[in-house]
Amino acid sequence: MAQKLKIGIVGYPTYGGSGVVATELGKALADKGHEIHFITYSQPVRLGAMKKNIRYHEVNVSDYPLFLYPPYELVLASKMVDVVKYEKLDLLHVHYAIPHASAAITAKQVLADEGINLPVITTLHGTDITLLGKDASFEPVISFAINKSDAVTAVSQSLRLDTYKLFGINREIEVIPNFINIEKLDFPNKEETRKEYAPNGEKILVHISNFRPVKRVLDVVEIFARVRAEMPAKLLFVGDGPDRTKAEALCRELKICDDVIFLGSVKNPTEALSVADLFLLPSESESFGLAALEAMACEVPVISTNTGGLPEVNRHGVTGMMSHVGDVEDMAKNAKYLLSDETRLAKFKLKARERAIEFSIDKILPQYEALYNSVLEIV
Ligand code: GMT
Repeated sequence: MAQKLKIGIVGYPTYGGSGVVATELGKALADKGHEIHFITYSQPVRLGAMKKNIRYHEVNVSDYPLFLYPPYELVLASKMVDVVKYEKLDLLHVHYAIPHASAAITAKQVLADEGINLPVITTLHGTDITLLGKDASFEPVISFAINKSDAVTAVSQSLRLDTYKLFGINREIEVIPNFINIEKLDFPNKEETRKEYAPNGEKILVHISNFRPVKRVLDVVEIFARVRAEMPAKLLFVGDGPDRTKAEALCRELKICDDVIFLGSVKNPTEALSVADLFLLPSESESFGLAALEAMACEVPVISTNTGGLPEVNRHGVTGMMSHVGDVEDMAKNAKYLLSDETRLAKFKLKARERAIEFSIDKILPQYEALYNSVLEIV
């Protein structure tokens, strides 16, 4: 029988791909009988009900007048040391390099001094490498943390190559793609929800993101305006963030507000996806595009850019279509091409779902378990 492990998981508990992956991975490992300890500053959004073999350790940084910047990384490292020692963890799996990987390496060094070996597995997610990490103010520490981890994974081949390009890396990085829990996707009240958003049978386009500039939400509005000019359609925006105000202003300027619904942050985007005909993801950069995979799992074809890891997920002409970053004309043309022919759209929907199944959790989870076993030298 496979050995059950005690695993510490560290990630961002908020909305966002890396936090979703860390949380869903922990839940799936717990379902397989491993004991999971989440170490984060608040309870992960997707954690849901607590389970017998899931524990959550909160990292609290106390306020002190001397601190202009609260030292979260030090408190996190100390918490890691404490949890590893007293819960007798076998390993730590940290998601997102900044500051989780560097805090884990500090914890590893503290524990080594006490004769405790702490294997650290680091998973790179994207913005930690392609946006923040390459900043000179982070680079040396991130390179060090990656080189000192016992194993490193990247969520796509594209991110793996970017990491080698941008950092001084002298070790192997394994690609373990993101995954989806296909079984857990259910679509309650689909017809009712569809009627609520598109009462006259309009096509529904959806965008989900954190509205950071890298997501190019203004391009989403521009694409939608071109589609809507030619057919009845509604756009659902799910999420919130810095560029939401600009997106709202552009909708007003283009006089399309009646057909654009800003839903804000929702815990589970499946409901919006379950009624969607197309998913729009015109990102500037995207190491994987978990939101696109979630859409595909809900049978929604994806109109995206061809940047980063997106071509590893979205298949042009099969599960959706891809264009160069910023080419809103082409993305609008592609959207209209899919939406204007029911038979074609149905074929793309089917293929999107089939492709998503290739990333189902039961295919990806064993890859993480094998990595844990190899680091722990369990045969
Ligand atoms: O996209 C973001 O801004 C959030 C970011 C995160 O850390 O949560 O997402 C990154 O990690 C996801 C999970 O691995 C990937 O699916 C996203 O493509 C990646 N985002 C970028 O590379 C911009």
